[in-house]
Amino acid sequence: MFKLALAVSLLIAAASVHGHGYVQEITAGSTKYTGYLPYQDPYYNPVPQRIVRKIPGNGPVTDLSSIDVQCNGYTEGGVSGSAPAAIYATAAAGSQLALNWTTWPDSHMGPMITYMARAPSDITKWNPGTSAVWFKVAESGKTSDGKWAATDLLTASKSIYAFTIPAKLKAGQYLIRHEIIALHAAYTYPGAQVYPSCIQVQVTGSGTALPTSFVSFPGAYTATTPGIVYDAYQSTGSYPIPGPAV
Ligand SMILES: *[C@@H]1O[C@H](CO)[C@@H](O)[C@H](O)[C@H]1NC(C)=O
Ligand SMILES: [Cu+2]
Repeated sequence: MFKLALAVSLLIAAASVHGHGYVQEITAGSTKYTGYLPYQDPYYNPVPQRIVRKIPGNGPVTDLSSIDVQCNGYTEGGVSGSAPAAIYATAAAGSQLALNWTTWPDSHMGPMITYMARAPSDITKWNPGTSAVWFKVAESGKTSDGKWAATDLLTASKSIYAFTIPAKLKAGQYLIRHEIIALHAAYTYPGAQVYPSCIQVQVTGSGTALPTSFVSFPGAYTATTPGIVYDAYQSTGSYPIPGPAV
């Protein structure tokens, strides 16, 4: 009897401390920027200025048709999905950005994907809405020996995910949309858990390149996009990373 009660209470405890995560710090060159901290920032007065758009917490978005899948959803002043942040980072084209995730749960295997969108005007006021403005700049799924970007590789790199801003990218202001898609419940739809966030950056350099094809969020992922429905426990083969080519 006691053993059963103990087992049940442990199960309840395990379910209620179910951890997820978000990007808590961004390093560009030698500058460290604190990310938007959903459990601290709202309680400060004044609220700290961040380069990351507000997120409601450490939980996922599972409705791929929702605007929340863009920047993790935060409605403010009638702006839904991606209320602009006050400031932006500065980074050179061709340089690396290092994104520091909170400790990622071992159970949440999946890919890590990064998009960018060029702001047509002041990034601290711009909201992409449902426009097709996003292009993929980096992706990491499952290695041939079965290691997932999140969890295996992220944990091995002390929760730091790095990607390179395309070297020839035209200078200007961009929104970076970075995400983990956790697949532990993705054997059906809805099931895949998207953990996106959006980082504002000024890209410097003398490049002139811009991509020619773009996707929207919501829009880029649907229930039938390869890699959205995926049985991570049964599938031993390769994993098709959702979305367009890099
Ligand atoms: C990631 O950020 C946390 C919180 O600021 C910090 O304690 C930790 O040292 C950082 N990790 C690395 C590898 O820099
Ligand atoms: Cu979770």
